[in-house]
Amino acid sequence: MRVFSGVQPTGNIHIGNYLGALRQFVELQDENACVYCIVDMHAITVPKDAALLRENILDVAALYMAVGIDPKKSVVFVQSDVPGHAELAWILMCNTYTGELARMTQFKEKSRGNESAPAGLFTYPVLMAADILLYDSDVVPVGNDQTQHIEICRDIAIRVNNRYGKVFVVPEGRFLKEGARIMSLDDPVSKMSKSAENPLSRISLLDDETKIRKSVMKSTTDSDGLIRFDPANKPGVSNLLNIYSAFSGQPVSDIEKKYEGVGYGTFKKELAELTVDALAPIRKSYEDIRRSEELRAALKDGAERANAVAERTMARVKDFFGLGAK
Ligand code: ATP
Ligand code: LTN
Repeated sequence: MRVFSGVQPTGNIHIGNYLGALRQFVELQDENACVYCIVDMHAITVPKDAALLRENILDVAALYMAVGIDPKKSVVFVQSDVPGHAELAWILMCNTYTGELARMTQFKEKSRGNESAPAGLFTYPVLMAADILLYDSDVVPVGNDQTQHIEICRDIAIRVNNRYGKVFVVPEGRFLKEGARIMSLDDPVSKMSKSAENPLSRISLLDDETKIRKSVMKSTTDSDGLIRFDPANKPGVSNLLNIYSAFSGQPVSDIEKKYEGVGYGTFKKELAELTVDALAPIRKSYEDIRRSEELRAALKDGAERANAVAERTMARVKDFFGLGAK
């Protein structure tokens, strides 16, 4: 299978991103042809400081590798290094309805009817569809929050195929199990997010031990004192159980049993230590890779390999559409 996914270089890669996305990326790379992209052009739908964006791109690339993505097995590259993404996005935009883009919940949430919302925020899903279709991807591993984006990508691919012939492979999303979504630590009814204002709402992969402990200890729970998985009534505790389960590999029911009659304080303390231990090797490896010369070399090599595929796809697409003089 051809696998494609992307992560924005917005810094603060957190355990939600890791458990929801990066860990799957690593698992998939042994059996499949994987392409992993750092989507810097998506990042500028919101204005960014240039120097910081560059740093964030390299940070994310180093993190990819630190969690176990092997740039020799997988193609790892930066979106803007492959011009085909923007080129294909335009062609797809001509086959996308403004109505369907206006219905995207992410756009509605981020623009809130604001007349000066950037057009790039509106066409964000089309660039994402281009990312996926450019590599004839079969499977796209993402968190459940991306369902609508995968759906519109499929709709656009099917529409183009109906109009022009067998232009695109229609991809499938590979979603997380429900419940595997990691929620914010201070507000457990919304998802853990890179962009949330409160840094204690998330555990970033590069947080030091003090910060990890503080985030866990200060996390919002409830007052009934029972360590029980019940996302509707006990979202905070259920979220912590999920994180515990993900890092320990133990089923939630075993953890509930283990902590029966034990207070939140002890449970949180042990979860904090578990998280510290899980993230320590990632941080160590990140620091080595981030400083190394090989990082840029790996991205350059990734861009060349990605470009080779992208150019082939673009030639095919242009033929179907009758674009260019040839
Ligand atoms: P933001 O919330 O600031 O928009 P983000 O934290 O969702 O950003 P993305 O770059 O949009 O980060 O997501 C990268 C990948 O991580 C995606 O596949 C996304 O679905 C997944 N992901 C993001 N947040 C979570 C979460 N809380 N739990 C599980 N997976 C998540
Ligand atoms: N929108 C995605 C990031 C993203 C992506 C992609 C994911 C951009 N292009 C292509 C999978 C495939 C997000 O915010 N997580």
